[in-house]
Amino acid sequence: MQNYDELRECVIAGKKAQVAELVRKHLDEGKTAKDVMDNGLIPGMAIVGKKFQEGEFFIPEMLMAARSLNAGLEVLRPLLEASDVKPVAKVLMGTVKGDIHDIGKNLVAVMLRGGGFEVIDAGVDVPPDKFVELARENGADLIGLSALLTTTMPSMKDTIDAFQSQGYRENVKIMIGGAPITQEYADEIGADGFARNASYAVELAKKLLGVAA
Ligand code: B12
Repeated sequence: MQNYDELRECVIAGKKAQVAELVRKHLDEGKTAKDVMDNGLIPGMAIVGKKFQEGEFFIPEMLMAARSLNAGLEVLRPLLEASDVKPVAKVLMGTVKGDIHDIGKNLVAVMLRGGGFEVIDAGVDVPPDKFVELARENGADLIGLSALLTTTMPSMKDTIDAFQSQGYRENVKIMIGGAPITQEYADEIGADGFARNASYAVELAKKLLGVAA
């Protein structure tokens, strides 16, 4: 049985075209989109993070790897989003102010769409007031905040505080996530929930909104 070694190596080496090609090959061989994502693309990116930490990789290598992962994700996106369920609720997703990491946020958005949610993508480096404005404008039921830097975690609290001070906190549930985030931090800043990956994010969204799993 074919494993994902080559795909992981291509993510690490930032080989965009090969990543897309290998993802297609695995799908043709009968692998599921979720399996390719969970066991091929994401572990490849985790190794990139480790190499960066150890000083073996620098920003350009990280960027190339991120682009190659996105190329793979583009192939998987229609499959992960395929769902015959009518939108159950609206989720506004964004990466908080000061932070431009969007791979995790995009994965969560893809999985939520696959779970039947309508997702409005606020993008990256989103200021607290912008989240409130977009939530009002779009009538979002749930807000998903993503942060990958310890230095931008406080932006999550600022965002929750902005919903509170602008009198809109009661209208929405707020979930948070990202590599440095914990359940303790979610409790500390008054978020309604935390999930450590995209699959759990869908479960959490359903739980918070009382939607049947
Ligand atoms: C790729 C990457 C980049 C790319 C980002 C490209 C992009 N378009 O996103 C680039 C090169 C631009 C980059 C820049 C920087 N980066 Co960077 N980056 C990474 C790297 C290697 C991977 C992140 C990633 O995409 N992981 C894969 C995804 C799938 O995982 P994830 O984001 O955690 O998401 C999952 C869960 O957390 C969860 N989730 C995520 N969001 C949400 C939201 C909700 C609501 C829920 C429920 C769940 C959820 O579900 C997701 C899917 O399962 C990490 C190392 C690592 N291993 O984490 C460093 C890392 C995050 N970066 C780091 C740093 C320091 C930086 C820079 C400051 C570097 C610099 N000196 O300039 C800049 C900051 C720029 C900025 N202002 O944001 C550090 C952060 C250290 C810290 N603790 O604060 C890390 C940890 C690397 C390291 N080991 O030192 N980076």
